Amino acid sequence: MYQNAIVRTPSPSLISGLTSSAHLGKPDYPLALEQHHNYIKALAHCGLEIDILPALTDYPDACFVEDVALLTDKTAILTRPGAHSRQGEVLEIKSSVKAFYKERISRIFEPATLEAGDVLRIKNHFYIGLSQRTNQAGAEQLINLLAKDGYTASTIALKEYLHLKTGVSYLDQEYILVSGELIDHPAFAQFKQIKIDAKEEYAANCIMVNGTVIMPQNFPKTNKAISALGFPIIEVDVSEFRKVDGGLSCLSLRF
Ligand code: CIR
Repeated sequence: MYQNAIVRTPSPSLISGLTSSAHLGKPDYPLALEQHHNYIKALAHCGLEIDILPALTDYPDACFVEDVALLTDKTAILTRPGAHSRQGEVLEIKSSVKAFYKERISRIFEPATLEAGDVLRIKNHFYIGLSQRTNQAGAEQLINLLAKDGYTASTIALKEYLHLKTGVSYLDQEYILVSGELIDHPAFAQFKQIKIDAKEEYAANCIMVNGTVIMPQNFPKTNKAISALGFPIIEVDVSEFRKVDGGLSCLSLRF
């Protein structure tokens, strides 16, 4: 069970966030704030206490807190983002993480890069995407740190996705959501795959919070597939974050 979440209020500079999407337009900031508020409400509904950090004008992508730390039940690992403009976000989250983890904090060092959007936990195993943002050295440092706590980890080379979790989420009872290049990937052969329709690719990024699936709004086929498994669902609209490549999971750290 998760007890806590850390989120960061989006800044007006969100409109200058990194993006690969040419056709979705720029985020509407007031709408992004409203959507963020509803996202927090959904987490609270699932029983989490939320630590809401202030907006950071200097870091347009700072509301995507999931990328800058990996929090487990034993330890916290501060990452080293592959996106240069995001590296300063790590220092900004440190005190919040420290308040929970005290001295149980380690970090990823140069020349390694790692964004935790590339890290998917399934039980006591961590899958690490090798991407434009996470390099082999980052994966190796993380594997060593996790091993100290008794966790196992392995890598998956990505061809297209920004992060591993752009295209895969773990629900429960061995079910995973997979899309695009991760459909039928051998790394996930032992799981029951819910294959996301190509038109609903964005919905492959969901979070399971204490038995409830929080998923993006307006993806009816995916909603139906998850509902059919019997999992309760809360939909949240995160359209403004999608415009800057943000998945739903990356808006919070859950632990
Ligand atoms: C970035 O490109 O870094 C941000 N605009 C979006 C990061 C989204 N992170 C995630 O989905 N894990």
